Amino acid sequence: VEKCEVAVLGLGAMGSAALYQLARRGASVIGLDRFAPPHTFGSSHGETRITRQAVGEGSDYVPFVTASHRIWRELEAETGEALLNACGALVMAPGNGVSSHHGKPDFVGRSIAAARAAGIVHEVLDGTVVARRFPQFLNLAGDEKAYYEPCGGYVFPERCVSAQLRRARELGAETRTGYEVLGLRQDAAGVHIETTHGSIVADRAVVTAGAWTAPLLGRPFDRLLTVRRQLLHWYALDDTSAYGPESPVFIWMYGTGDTDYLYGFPPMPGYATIKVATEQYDTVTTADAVDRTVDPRESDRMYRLRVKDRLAGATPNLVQAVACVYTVTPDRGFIIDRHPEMERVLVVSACSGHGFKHSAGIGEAVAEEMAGGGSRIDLAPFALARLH
Ligand code: PYC
Repeated sequence: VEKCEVAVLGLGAMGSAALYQLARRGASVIGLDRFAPPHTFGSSHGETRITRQAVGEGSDYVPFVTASHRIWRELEAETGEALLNACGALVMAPGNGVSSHHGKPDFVGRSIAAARAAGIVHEVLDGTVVARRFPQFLNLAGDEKAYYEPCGGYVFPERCVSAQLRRARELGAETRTGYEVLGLRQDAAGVHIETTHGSIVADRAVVTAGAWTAPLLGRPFDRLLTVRRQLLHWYALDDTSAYGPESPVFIWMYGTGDTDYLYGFPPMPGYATIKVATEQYDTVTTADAVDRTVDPRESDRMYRLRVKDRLAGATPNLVQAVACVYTVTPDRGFIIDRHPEMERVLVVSACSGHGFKHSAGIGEAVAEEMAGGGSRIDLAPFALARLH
């Protein structure tokens, strides 16, 4: 039986960040994953992820993303790797305010309010100005309302996961890949973790298992969490001239429904390809049953219904398509809380499709919480009890 102070179960966005921050603080820590992260089976892949500091999902999240940007810049300095590209972020909706995103009405207004409250540099633009400054967005009505954050942009998720795991190992953390966790229980000796490769006893454990959280922990998570298959598409551009050096990532709500929108990323320097996606909440799957292949007809439909006539130069020629999963709570928020029956177990999962930007900061909060002093960032808004 192996022993450690803290075991981290799942080494994606949240787990790799937690492992790194625990190792930085000198904890004896073992991280486990059923695959070999960074991998493409969960929610921490796809080349790029949006980051924006004025979080329309709620001001409670702002301290996490602020910390994440600081940590990614520190990691870049330590590793020499580019992790965060602050190319700017644009969030745009119809001018009448009747739209919603991630379950929140008037997401643009909420983003502006969050920016004002936290002193985040931003601009409020209308569709006419957006069309002039960012000619890649076609057929705007002119009365759109947009939030523009020059220091938003995107992160490279696989690189962030790798860099944190590498630094964690350099700082003394152990990682066990190809280990499936079969179960865990707590008694006076600690948390007993049964894996396909033997047992580990940890003083405390962090469950960062994403879509595998409910199968691992059962009640109440199996009642609360739903897993949703999502698709990412990369289309060829036949003309990149509209995508200047200031091209932002974007969340473009063009209709009133929560999924009447597309989000995307500027072409990578030197590539004539654009990555775009939307979201779906109509069908439910599981981490093990999800179809990770993408039928070309799904990408054709995405192009016809959402991309065509909206993005300059975008052609239906598909370069790549990838599936990932969201693990979603009923209110589309996060869960960061002690397990209701195992107080030595911190559950940090279900980030409902907007977690990556917060992950490095959450890792820091987890390490502080595990050290016993409590996190500097208030975790109360992410408590399980709100969902009962
Ligand atoms: O967190 O910005 C975000 C995002 C957009 C689409 C999915 N997540």
